Amino acid sequence: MIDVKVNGTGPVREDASALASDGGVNGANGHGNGAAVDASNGFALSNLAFAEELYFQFVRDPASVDPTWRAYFLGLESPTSRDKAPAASIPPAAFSRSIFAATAAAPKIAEGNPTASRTSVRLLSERVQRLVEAYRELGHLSANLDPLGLLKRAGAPLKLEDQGLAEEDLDLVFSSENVAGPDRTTLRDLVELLRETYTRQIGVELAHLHDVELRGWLQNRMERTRNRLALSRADRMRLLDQVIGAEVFEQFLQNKFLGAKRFSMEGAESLIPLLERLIERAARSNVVEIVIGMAHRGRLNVLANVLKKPASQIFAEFLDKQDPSEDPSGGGDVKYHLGFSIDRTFDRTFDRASERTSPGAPSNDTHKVHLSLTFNPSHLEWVNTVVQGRVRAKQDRISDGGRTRCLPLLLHGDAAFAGQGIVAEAFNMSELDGYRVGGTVHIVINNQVGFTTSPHDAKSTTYATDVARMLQIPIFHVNGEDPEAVCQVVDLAVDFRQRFHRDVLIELWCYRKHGHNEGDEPSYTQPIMYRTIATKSSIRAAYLEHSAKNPLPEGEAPISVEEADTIAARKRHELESELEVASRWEAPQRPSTFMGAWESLRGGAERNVPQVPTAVTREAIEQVGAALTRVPPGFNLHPKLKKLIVEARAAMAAGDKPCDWGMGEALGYGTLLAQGIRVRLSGQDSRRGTFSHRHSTFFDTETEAEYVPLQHIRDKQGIFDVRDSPLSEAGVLGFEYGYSLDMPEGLTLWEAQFGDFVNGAQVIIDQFLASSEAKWNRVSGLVMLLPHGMEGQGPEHSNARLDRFLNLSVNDNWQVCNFTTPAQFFHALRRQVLRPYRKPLIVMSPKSLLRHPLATSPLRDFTDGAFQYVIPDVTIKDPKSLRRVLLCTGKVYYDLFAAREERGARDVAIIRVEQLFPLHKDEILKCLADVPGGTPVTWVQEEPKNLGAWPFMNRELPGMLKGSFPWSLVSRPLSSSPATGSATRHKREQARLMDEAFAIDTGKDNN
Ligand SMILES: Cc1ncc(C[n+]2csc(CCOP(=O)(O)OP(=O)(O)O)c2C)c(N)n1
Repeated sequence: MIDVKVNGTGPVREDASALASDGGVNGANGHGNGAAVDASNGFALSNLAFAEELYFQFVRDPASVDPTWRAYFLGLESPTSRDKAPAASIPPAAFSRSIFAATAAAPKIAEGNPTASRTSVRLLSERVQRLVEAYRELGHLSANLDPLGLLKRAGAPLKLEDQGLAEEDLDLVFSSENVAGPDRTTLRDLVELLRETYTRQIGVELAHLHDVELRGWLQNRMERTRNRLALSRADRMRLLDQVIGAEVFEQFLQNKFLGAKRFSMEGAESLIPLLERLIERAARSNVVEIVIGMAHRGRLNVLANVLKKPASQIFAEFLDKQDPSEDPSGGGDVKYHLGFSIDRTFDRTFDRASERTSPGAPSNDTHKVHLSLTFNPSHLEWVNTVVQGRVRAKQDRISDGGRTRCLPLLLHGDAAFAGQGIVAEAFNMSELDGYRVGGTVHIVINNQVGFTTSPHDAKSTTYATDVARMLQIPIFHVNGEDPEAVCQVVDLAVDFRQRFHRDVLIELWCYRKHGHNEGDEPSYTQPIMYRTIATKSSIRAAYLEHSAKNPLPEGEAPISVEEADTIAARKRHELESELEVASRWEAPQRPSTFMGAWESLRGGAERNVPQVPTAVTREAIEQVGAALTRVPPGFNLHPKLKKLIVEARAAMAAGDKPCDWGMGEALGYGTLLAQGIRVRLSGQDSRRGTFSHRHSTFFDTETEAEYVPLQHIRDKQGIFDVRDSPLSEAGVLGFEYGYSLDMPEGLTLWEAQFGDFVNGAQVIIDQFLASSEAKWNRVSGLVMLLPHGMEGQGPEHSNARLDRFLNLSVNDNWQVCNFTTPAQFFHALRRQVLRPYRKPLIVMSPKSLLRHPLATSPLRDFTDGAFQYVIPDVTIKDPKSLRRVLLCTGKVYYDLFAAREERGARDVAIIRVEQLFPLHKDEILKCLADVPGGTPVTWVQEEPKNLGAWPFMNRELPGMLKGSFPWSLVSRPLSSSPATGSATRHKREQARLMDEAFAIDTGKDNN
């Protein structure tokens, strides 16, 4: 049986494969090369019309067609058909289901002018095909999406005449086999099906999808149901209950806390049933954890009605009573940025959500899902990749290889989604192996205004969501005034994500009932819109109306206004009781954030944390060394790497050669991995290393097969996950930060290509890394490797903005280090995981020191040593004779060391501050213990005076020196640009620094 699709993207029938071959119409005119006709193969889709034309020719005059065709057509005909007049003969079965065989029109062909009618039948059929395609691809432009009815757009070309059809064609019957539903239908019914599916309250964008399977799956799902759910009365009651819950919550806050900012979700109440259905459906399809990221709008409502945060706790935050025992220096965050988590359980038997109040193992008929709303800053959209990183860590932790059990759910505002570039970064990351999370579900709450800015000033695109078209994912637009349509797209979205493991997006069209916040007057800037909103009835009322107009299948009574009022009264009563509870509390309750995987860990002050041994045995070094220098049999290693990496590392592991930086780092990771600890490192070109020093991955020179030596240390070792990232700082740093939040037992690192580019991720640094403990009592053990150092490479390859990190350094919020030896780096990496302490570690990492002959460490520094906050100058035998003490950090130490050698300046000590923050002043004082008072102490840095560590050191050290040591600076002069672009000038500046550092004290005060 030959079967035809209405267009090329519909579901493919099993027997349709025969059509794929070019069977039988190779000749230019059908009379051509008979040998080209292979009738047994059937016809290619594109040739069917041609074959049909030929058939009609055969019916008129069998001798007029090529013998091969003749034989074929004769074979297709039934034994009786030849007895009839040719023009009246029934088309062969081969064509009976063809889009070109409009059966209702066939008799007309027989009766009238056959040639003309045949042409018009074919044309008509093609036009129907175009109409179907227009609905599928452009129908969304005509969908009724805007609850305010203000949206003006041209719509899609869906009128019959747009496609060359007319009213009189409506009763012709066409094959509709590849539109879900009956195989044949009148044009009238077909149009109705398409209209209902694609242009009611749901608009779906799929024209950008190249993937035929994906399109077919979607079309089938939507057309089969006409994009509607058949809901029972109980389902509708539940939806109404959720809408009313959302509405009453906002009104209650408005009445009780007049004028307080809450970022009301009125106008978008359908978000609550949307989320409820989404979570339940996800739970039923195997999802056990959902991490949510959302902005301010409706957040309190979501916390109360979806995350089930007790309303009393939210009210207590409004009452803002302070706990007198808490640190008065600030901290905490506004209530609409706070996180929360809870377990929700959905009961399968009764098909409804029920919160289990009694603990205990869930029975088989329940689905439990853990929900976690991620804390976030005001910076819209920046939480996105943090959420995704968290989910990736959760998936890794439970070995969710299919990535179907943990789901990221991101809620966005329309203006923020269209405007913030980090949205595109996250989409770009979504399909990459190193960052994939099995698909994020995005909900864009389109209230058609951003603060006071209207959409025409906020985006250049048709929809606020258009950036998502870069992915092969469907984009659903739905009118938020129709909660049932909302539920339909939720089902599609969740099922799509679980089946195709990709992102999916729902845009919820709604409105913002009030101003941006409760103090704003929206009619200053959107007077027409707000006049419309003022006369608009609530979502609750709209749904009641819908319910009345759309009778229930079993003829049950529609839901009445009284029933709705009863629900509302009950909800108000519940909130009153919660408010009473809150008013009795002294202060809001602060949930502990050190639970689960975090139980044994802590943040707080560094001095309260015990040091742990970080040295390793010689055997441990040998074990890692063996892995680092082994390649699988038959692996074609690059000859240069054999010498520069493998042989060199073998000599280092054997103690025949001091370890260089790459080896120190590899030993740090390797020894942790051997202890079963997971290590994840990502960054631009991180596998090789920007400076070709890491070579964590070898590539076979013949096959490009990959081999990662650190993945082969021993059985049951920790997982080593090293990734080359996309060219993004913000998105990737956010992701790794998120990963570190949910993998506290592992070592997670992000590396910048050059430290200078880190400012592209400044929001993640300021709003998350630096302040998350103060704001949300959440800490992270993320390591940032930021290549830093003045080496004549110009303004953008010299400076990781150490000054900014130090400026933000307070209350032991993180650690900022600038190491001078590989062993120091090694101990710091190990300490980062082995201490029960989690704080971000910011490393000013080296470039030229990677190959500096002095920046090496002997094996004993790994087997006997420990991390040193400050490295004293052990070359000074007689501190009393010192003329000057130089304090410095990082690479400049080696410049000073060489300059001292050159000058033979034995009366100058050089002390290295390896950890700048938290600053261990006691360790510095120890180094000065035997130095006579009055000896000048000079901070030397390569950076301009306004950059580098000086501003911080000049804040911290003078008090400690208590005037006993004159305090001064040697640096480059003040500059708005971090470094010169001229290598010659760089050298000159560097030489001057050395001269000044060793010059006889002029008494000049540099401060
Ligand atoms: C990155 C960033 N820029 C500016 C703001 C200030 N701001 C807060 S809400 C808002 C409007 C957001 O509009 P939209 O994304 O449509 O969400 P809505 O408030 O309408 O729900 C703006 C500009 C911000 N929070 N973050």
